[in-house]
Amino acid sequence: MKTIYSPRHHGHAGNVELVAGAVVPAFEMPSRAEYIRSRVEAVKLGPILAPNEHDIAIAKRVHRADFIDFLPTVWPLWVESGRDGTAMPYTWPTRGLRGDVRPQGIDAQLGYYSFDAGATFVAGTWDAIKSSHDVAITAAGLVKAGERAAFALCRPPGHHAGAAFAGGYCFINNAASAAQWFVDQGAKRVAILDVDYHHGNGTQEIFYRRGDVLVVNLHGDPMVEYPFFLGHADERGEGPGEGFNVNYPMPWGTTWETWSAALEEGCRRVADYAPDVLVVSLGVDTFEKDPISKFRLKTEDYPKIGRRIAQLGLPTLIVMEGGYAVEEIGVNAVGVLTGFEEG
Ligand code: OKP
Ligand code: ZN
Repeated sequence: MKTIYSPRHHGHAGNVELVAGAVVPAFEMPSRAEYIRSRVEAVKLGPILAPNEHDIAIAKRVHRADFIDFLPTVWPLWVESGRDGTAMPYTWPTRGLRGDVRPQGIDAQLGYYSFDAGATFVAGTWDAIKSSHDVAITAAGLVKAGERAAFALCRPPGHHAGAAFAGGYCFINNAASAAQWFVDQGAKRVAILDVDYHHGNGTQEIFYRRGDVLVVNLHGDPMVEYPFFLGHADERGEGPGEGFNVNYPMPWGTTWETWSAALEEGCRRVADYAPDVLVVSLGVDTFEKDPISKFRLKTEDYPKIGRRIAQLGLPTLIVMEGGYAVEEIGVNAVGVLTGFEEG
């Protein structure tokens, strides 16, 4: 399997986030992608290739154009207003406030275009966002050209980003944009299987009213887990999308036994849908030692995930999302990929 990777992710570095009322270094850090890259090399998974540049207009097929146009302006506006450090929002248009008017100034607009304080900007963030999207679309091109599978080593991740908002370390929804790219290239049906620990709220929102993209999510129950405000089992899609969104929320402490049963059901839903292509949002924050998550999958479980997904027999684009046990992220993520190649 080929891996698409760009060193431009390195510019998105040194960010901070809020945890339990304190400012700490962001868990989503550059070493994540580097541990994965070195593991891809160590197991000789296949060539590691640079992405091609792709027009950002591709992302505007799933995101609102004004949101995408805002992203490269954040850091320049932040600096222009006399700040340094990490750019992040602190106020949001929740219930009872006006979410339909875009106010002026960087603080107001950061809030207008996000749902939490977790998608933060430094000087190199826009370049990393753009490169991450290029990685996803380039890898999608390999699958379209006939490869059985390709690995998009995206950083930053994307599945929390909605049509017009960033959040949860995510800015552009790489998996959603790639899925739409397949549709635009002629795919009649695309399935997205999101196995990250956190619900892919952005992906769900983007395709909620569509029947041509099936979205299946396995994740921590939003009653107790981030992103809290989406991801329940009764969210099944709307209008033409009715029945084409499937959520498997699971409790804290979930182990392979329960998780793999949900994977089995999710894979059957994908198989019944008979898509032309599968996009996997791959997070390995389901790992027992993940510092921000509460499932208990073990390193030995990850190849089994890959094998089960491979059994679907579909052209498959695997897009990197989360995973914060940095030292083990390479072994776990690449475990899925080697398992896929055996499957
Ligand atoms: C991104 B992905 C407070 C905790 C917020 C946000 C988690 C985002 C996960 N700082 N955590 O789904 O792995
Ligand atoms: Zn996650």
